[in-house]
Amino acid sequence: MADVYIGLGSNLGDRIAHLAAARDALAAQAGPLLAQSSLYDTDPWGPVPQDNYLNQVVSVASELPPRELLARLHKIERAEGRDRAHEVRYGPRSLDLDILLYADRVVDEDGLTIPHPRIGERAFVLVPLAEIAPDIMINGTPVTTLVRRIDTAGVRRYQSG
Ligand code: A4P
Ligand code: MG
Repeated sequence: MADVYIGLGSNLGDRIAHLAAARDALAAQAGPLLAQSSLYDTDPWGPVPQDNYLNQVVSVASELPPRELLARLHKIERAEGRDRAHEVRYGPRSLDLDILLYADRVVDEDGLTIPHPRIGERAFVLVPLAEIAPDIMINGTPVTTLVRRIDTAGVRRYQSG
């Protein structure tokens, strides 16, 4: 059993519904949810102009090995309408699920890197992760230190209604 942190993101279609469906599917297919952050409305990061994202981080207690977990995440993304064959790298997507941390495991394989290689430069991951796991370390650095180093102005707690 491993504590796994998963980043959720959506900026196409009904963002709230995609994230809700993803949480339900994760609980059913990856392992029980241990914690979930607030939802955050975030300015788009990266080279592609696109709409704001809703982002969230959850932790699950999973029995699945990392590769098997990644395959389940891709299946859940597809169920929410994601079509990797017709999309732009870093571009809009109905659902993105990234394995951020898998207990204290380090994985560096073709197609799977854990901790996720771009955590440290992404406020939309660091802020929700620090909300649910303020003591966690990423490659030896506390998440709170990483949050202090970056600009978090584009990450706002989402107020529904
Ligand atoms: N892969 C390798 N390691 C992992 C891992 N730890 N977890 C591989 C998940 N996947 C991993 O995935 C491409 C491949 O990465 C997968 O097939 C898997 O084998 P992807 O989700 O299509 O990744 P990507 O888009 O090419 O890269 P990356 O770094 O995941 O980018 P993003 O973040 O997914 O880009 N702005 C805001 N505010 N919020 C966002 O959520 N997301 C993106 C999309 C751009 N801008 C954003 C956001
Ligand atoms: Mg991704």
